[in-house]
Amino acid sequence: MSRLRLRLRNLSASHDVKTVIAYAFDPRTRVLPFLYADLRMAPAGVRAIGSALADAGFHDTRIVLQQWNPNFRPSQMRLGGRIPDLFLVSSMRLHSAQCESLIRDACRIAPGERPLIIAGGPQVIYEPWTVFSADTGDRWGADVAVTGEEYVLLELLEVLLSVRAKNEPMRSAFQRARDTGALDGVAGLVYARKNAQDVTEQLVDTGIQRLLGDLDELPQPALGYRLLEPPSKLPTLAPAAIPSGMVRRHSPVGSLVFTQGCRFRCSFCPIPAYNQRQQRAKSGDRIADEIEQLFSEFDFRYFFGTDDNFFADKARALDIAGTLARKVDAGSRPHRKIRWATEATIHDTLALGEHLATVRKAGVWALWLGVEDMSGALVKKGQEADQTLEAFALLRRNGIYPIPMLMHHDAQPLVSWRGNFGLLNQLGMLRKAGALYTQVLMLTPAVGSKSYEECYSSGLAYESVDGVAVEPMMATGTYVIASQHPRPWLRQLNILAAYAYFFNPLRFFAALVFSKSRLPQAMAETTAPEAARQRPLWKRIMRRASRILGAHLGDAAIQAAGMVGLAQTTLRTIGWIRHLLRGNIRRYTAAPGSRIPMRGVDGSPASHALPGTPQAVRKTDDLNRVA
Ligand code: B12
Repeated sequence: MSRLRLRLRNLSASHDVKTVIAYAFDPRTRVLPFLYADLRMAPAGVRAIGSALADAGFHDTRIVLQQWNPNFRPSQMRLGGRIPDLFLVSSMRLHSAQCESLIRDACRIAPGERPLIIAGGPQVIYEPWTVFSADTGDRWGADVAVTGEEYVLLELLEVLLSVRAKNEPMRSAFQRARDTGALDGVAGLVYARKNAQDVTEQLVDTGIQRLLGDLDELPQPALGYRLLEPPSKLPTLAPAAIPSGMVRRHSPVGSLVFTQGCRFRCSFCPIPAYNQRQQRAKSGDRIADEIEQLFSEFDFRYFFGTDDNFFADKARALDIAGTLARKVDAGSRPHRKIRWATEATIHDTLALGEHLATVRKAGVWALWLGVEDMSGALVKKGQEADQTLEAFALLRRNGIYPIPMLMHHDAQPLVSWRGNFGLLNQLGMLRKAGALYTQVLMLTPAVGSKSYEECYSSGLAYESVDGVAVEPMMATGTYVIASQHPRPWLRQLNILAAYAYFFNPLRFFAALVFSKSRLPQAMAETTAPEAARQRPLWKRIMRRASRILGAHLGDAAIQAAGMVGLAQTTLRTIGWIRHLLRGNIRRYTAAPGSRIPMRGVDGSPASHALPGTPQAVRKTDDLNRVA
């Protein structure tokens, strides 16, 4: 990766390439429990791609977040007075309607001026065919889908710049590289082969991406945070990106990659397969350095680690926590001031029990915990009731807020009269144990997971209900879109009931008196002792009082926010309850794959194709070309 970055920097010096990266966001997905984080945290994926481009010498790059720029139209974008050379789109599957409309709009630009359209991100990594039109009468589509990370994109750009003539449009360089087979050695691409009438006949898949093993080789995140488009209602781009001093105002939380991968193999989760069963991490020194840069330049105080399970590799987690904690002891201002949250499993939290004080000192303030179902009926990964409660107590004792993530499924009742099987029983226990916030999601098929295809072939997944098609934007985990339950509307009500049980006026008032957010460390001073002593006494008293008050009121504030979120979620999902009540459920019989035939570069089955995808045949002109 380091060598590739260097080679590209040399190459890009003689090319003037302007790039726009758009993050697709469908506002209909705004439901609990992701309200706030969905708008107020600039996503790490596009920021990382922006960092990689800037690092490679493509400084004229802008990152447009559709959640901040809902009317942005690629057909009207101009950078430095002209249409950019590259238009990149990043999307999660649930934002695919917006992803499609961004690509369609970019395709409205006259072919001679059209930028090269590259799609990537979680939607494309698993289902690359979704960014190509399967309808011969309706032509739109990306030029190429990247089914991987920064490394794949940079490899692609290296090939393109190597064949590009001076000032040649990037799209024409791409077409030549594609037609001469120059892209076939870049693992992690899917591109279209078209006929003379410009209709896509087949998709060529160059294989599974090569994963970057050492995350320290990634470019610095600060580069990407300098490229964010200021929020606006306009379809066009602003003359300049958000100034560094204003970034935190729009994105109070900075998302950072610390580690990737998980050692558990839950059948409903795509993480192990995505990471090719590897666990990857940055070193403690590298993370300390990133935090220092982001604090100094953007004044970020809160971070979210995009980890799948931060504690999965004990040695690496301790390297990171230990390094950051030592910085705190040494009086480093950035490291004393910052707070961060991330995800972990109960089992690994308990395994790290004796080190949680160091983890807290490193700045960890809250942990999202994969509790799923404490009865163990859904999955067993050491998260049964006793272990969960023990982990909660340990975390709170060490000043870390535990936040449970639960999964509701067909076999789970809302309430059980005995034991801890019921959803509300579990929520009650978790709240008592000190949960300030919670996440309750309905079990939904996750593409890339072991159980994905079976969810469709077994008829669990709905295609339509009451004549209304199940759209990708409903895959938030808040809609019942896969169930064998005879009364699925009850499942949908259960989700709302769970949130109403957790966030309600009674708890709000109780939280004002018996606050669960009042942990000793929540009130601790973040300024180094010597600097704090220099302050006048009245300032020290005021500061202490505001810290105590803030820590005390946190619980009630979260209750209030939860109630507002619940109202919004109810309004969004109530129509779906009506459809579920009416019934007439049509179920899938197979997972929806590509309708366009796919193949590998040598004519073998495409690596990303789902079973049932038509197999494309490698044509003689392709064979001649390679010869
Ligand atoms: C943090 C996170 C969130 C945050 C996002 C906040 C934010 N604004 O950033 C919150 C908590 C809000 C969230 C919510 C949800 N999330 Co989420 N989330 C994650 C998580 C843990 C990390 C994402 C991240 O930042 N990763 C780090 C970056 C660097 O990686 P990345 O985004 O994948 O980007 C890399 C590549 O994809 C690629 N890439 C990305 N974009 C592009 C573009 C181009 C052009 C190219 C070439 C490459 C490229 O390069 C990037 C750099 O390596 C991932 C799991 C994971 N470990 O990735 C799930 C994940 C993204 N979430 C997922 C889902 C499903 C959801 C929810 C629907 C909840 C649910 N049911 O699980 C909601 C949706 C909310 C909404 N309305 O958008 C899925 C998406 C699946 C899919 N196929 O689309 C993931 C992948 C988890 C999973 N494996 O199932 N999530």
